[in-house]
Amino acid sequence: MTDVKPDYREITGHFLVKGKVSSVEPLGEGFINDTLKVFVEGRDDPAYILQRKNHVVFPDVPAMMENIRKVTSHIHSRGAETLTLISTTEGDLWWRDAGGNYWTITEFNAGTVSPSVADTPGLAFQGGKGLGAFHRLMADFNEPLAETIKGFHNMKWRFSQWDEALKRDAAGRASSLAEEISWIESRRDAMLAFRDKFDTGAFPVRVTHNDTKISNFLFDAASGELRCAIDLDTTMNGTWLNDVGDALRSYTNTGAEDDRNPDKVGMSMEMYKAWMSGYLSETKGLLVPAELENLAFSGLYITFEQVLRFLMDYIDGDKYYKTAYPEHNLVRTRAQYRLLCSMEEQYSEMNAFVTESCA
Ligand code: GN1
Ligand code: MG
Repeated sequence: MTDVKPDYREITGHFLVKGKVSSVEPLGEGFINDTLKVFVEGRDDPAYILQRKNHVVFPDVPAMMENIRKVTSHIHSRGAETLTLISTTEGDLWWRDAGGNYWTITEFNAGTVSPSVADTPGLAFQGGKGLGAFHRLMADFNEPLAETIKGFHNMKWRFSQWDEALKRDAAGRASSLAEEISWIESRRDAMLAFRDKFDTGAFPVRVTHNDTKISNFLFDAASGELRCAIDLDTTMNGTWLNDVGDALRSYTNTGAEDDRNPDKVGMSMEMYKAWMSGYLSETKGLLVPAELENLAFSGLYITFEQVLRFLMDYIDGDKYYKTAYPEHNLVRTRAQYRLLCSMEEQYSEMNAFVTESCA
């Protein structure tokens, strides 16, 4: 990616946007893409969202956009809200600049907000309902989707990356991380066993969102009710449990994902119950027994994966995630590890809640 400031007027000019673009301003704090709000003359709220997709993370942006087109058309055909893609004047869903960057535009969903923390059980319930609704809407979609990031939540693949990262030790940091590395190694077999259930067909192949933290859902600014899931970049085929786990990782954390004070981090059982109740209110009748039995463990699985991914990136010399300061990936690793331990301590209660809710 180039550091030259992009010419937003030129970029938006390649798309079928309505009205005259008045300004373009940065939005949010995604780790992967650059996201901007596009304002047009005569309107106070943004009209569009412009993104520069990270083509290092997503090597095949056109395939990703084709996945998003399929998913959003399906949801629109059910009369529900989702992202609305804007094409270029050439009829493509992306425009590529001379530097090789891919740009995309979607409509701004008017009257929505996307909170970055779930601070009340009511919000967690709505978030659970939001993911549940996305799953329900996609439950009868049977076209295959492209695998746009190889092995995204596949622990076998993550461990093969991990083993190589340790061998390479690109930044010379591994020797000072014996304790953190043991957090990963001591759970290797349990985590691989969970993935094996997917590989051997115990969990059905579903349409999964794959990045279900709270900031990837839009809520109605006036009523606070869930409107829809956004950031469909990682939508692929997989198990719904990955989505549930990633949402639990996000909604139940009493601290920040990158909290410098690990004592603030833990899983709130109250938030867990609220999120899970919202999720089950939409999906109870759709989940097979093996999925229901593993809903609670999915939180441990994805939180573990995140510990592994942050630590692996730190070992690699901070190549994947954007970082705000030199130790950022290590701070994230430790904070997510604390969350994982808290989930492990409360695991039987987490499981019991699902059983009671489905009785
Ligand atoms: C990345 O960029 P963002 O915030 O949508 C990452 C997720 C991680 C998350 C950690 C494609 O998501 O998998 O869980 O950071 N997305 C990708 O907060 O790697
Ligand atoms: Mg994302």
